[in-house]
Amino acid sequence: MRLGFKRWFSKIKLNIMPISFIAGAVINDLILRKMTVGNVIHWKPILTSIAMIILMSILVLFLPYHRRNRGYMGLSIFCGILNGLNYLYYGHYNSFLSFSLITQLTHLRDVGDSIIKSLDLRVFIFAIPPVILLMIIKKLKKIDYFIRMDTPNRRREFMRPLVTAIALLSVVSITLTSTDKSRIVKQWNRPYLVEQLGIYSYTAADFIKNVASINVHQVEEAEASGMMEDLVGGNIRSRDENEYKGIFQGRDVYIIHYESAQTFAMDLEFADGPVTPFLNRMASEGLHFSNFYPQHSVGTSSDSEFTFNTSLLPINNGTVFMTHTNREYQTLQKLLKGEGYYSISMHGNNGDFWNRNIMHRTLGYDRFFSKGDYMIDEEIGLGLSDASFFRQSIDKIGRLKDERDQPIVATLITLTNHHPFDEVDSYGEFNVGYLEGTDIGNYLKSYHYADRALESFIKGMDNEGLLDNAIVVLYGDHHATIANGDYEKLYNYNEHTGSYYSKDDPQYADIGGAFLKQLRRTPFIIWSKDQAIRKNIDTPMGMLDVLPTLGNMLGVFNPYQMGVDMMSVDTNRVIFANGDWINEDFYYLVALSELYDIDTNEIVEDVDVSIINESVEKRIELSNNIIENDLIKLFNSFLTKSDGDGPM
Ligand code: GP9
Ligand code: MN
Repeated sequence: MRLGFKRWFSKIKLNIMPISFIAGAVINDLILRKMTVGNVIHWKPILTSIAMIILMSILVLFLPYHRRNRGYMGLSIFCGILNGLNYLYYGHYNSFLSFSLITQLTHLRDVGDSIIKSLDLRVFIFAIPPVILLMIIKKLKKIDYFIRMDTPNRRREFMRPLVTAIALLSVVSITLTSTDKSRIVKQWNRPYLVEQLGIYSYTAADFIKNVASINVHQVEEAEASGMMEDLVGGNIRSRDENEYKGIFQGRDVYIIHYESAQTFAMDLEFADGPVTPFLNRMASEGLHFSNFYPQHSVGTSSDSEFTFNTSLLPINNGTVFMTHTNREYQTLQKLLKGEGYYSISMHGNNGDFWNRNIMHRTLGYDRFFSKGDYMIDEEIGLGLSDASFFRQSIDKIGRLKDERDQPIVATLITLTNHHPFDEVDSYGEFNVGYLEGTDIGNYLKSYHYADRALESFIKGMDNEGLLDNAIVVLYGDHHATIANGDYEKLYNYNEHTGSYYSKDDPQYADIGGAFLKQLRRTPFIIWSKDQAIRKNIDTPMGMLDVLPTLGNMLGVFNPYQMGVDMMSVDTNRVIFANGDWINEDFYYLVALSELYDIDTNEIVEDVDVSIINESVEKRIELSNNIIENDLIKLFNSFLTKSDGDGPM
């Protein structure tokens, strides 16, 4: 027994470097999971991480003995950076990095500035293992450890770690459920994979999928046509003749893609008045969906544009605007063009941002006015200020209306109200009381600025007579990445006592689960000057439902839509690209497999939602399939063929 311990101890002594490297990298994975998905002491991710790091450490054995310290150092730094970047990325996007994002590097450079300005200093925690490793090397050098060590047996030094790693991975793989396996292959639920398998296995699987291009499952023609027949058939059958059909047919349509606008702020009022007085007025004069959720994935703005226009979910493993521009989509723009409309998009930023130059053509816009078409006479945040953008856009729209004898559909994408909301001096006076100087206070100031810019647009358009036969459709594109601590300041801070409410205080709001999801709602409003529909609808609605709802009012129908016409339903379930969903009663958070009661925000254990989860997965897969395998094009070609084959 004693002898065994001695031998074991001498083995450790022989392998101080690989053991220290492995321990540091595994601890980094633990910390990352703790600070993101929240699970730490879970044997599965710990074992897989150890196995992956052992496999990685084998690389060092290919180096000559005297270079190996550098090898371990290099790998340790690599692991620190990998964890750190994933931590920052998660803080921004609630997901983990993927090699599929490489195509978006140019975009990351632009938002990088915003990430750096709001740099979370806790990221430096991931630098601790490499620093400790460096100290260990120095210490060992001092005691001549590396000189005293024998040159190891070549065969054994490769075999031992390899066998250990394979054994560990085998243990884990035996316990994988079929859901786990399918999620590893599909990889659209990245937080779930990191939670279950740790960051290293996730990164390896993601690398194999995206770089070694083991590609998405290709559907057979017969399977594809069956899926599309079901979708189209279902849509045609459930198409309801409601009283709103064609109500806005032939009117000009001005769509405002309203950057980072969240619904919660519409209820806030400070000494200077409400944060969004004009938006509130539009909501009360028009059709307001107060329970509206954007359904974007990591492609934020661009995903919302995509879903708005197509009624498909964005892909969850990359960004449609970057990688799936050459597919055929049915879109609001194309449908309206079929009705004689001229279709334009307008944005004060660089046209390459989110690859809009290309993708707006795919979506069917006739013309895209971007940065080069505007005088950059006032800049705030990411670029041209909303006030100037709107002012110049009114001129452009006015000119187009004079030139063309046809209805117009225009999408105006705003820019100023974008993270990090730190150009406070440019937003104008708006006192946010005790929130002065906080990030959320700055967001509210910026939002108030955007509200005044919106007012100037609507009034300017009206002065030009451009709203007399028009509707304005406004959607908040996504939430503003406000940190939970800032919501705490808003909801749980008592300015009179100068302290936070405790958990058992009746005023206390738990910032998490369903409440956090609801805080991230954004406005969706259909407004017209004649106030043709004044109504508030609080049934849960998602971006997917916009085209079916708005399309019906404009007299167009997309047979490939995945949403529902909100004017024909009393209940609804909104699904998200990562597998989360929300309805009137519950919110399901797929990364942690938690079901929340909407009213109490408490986790519910005794309700079985597996059937709903299966159906949600199927919907997501169908949407992904349509995009990845270009099924609309395929289905259209079947239709053309069968038309040709049919009896004349
Ligand atoms: C930039 C803008 C911002 O042109 O649309 O994109 P986002 O960072 O919000 O996805
Ligand atoms: Mn945006």
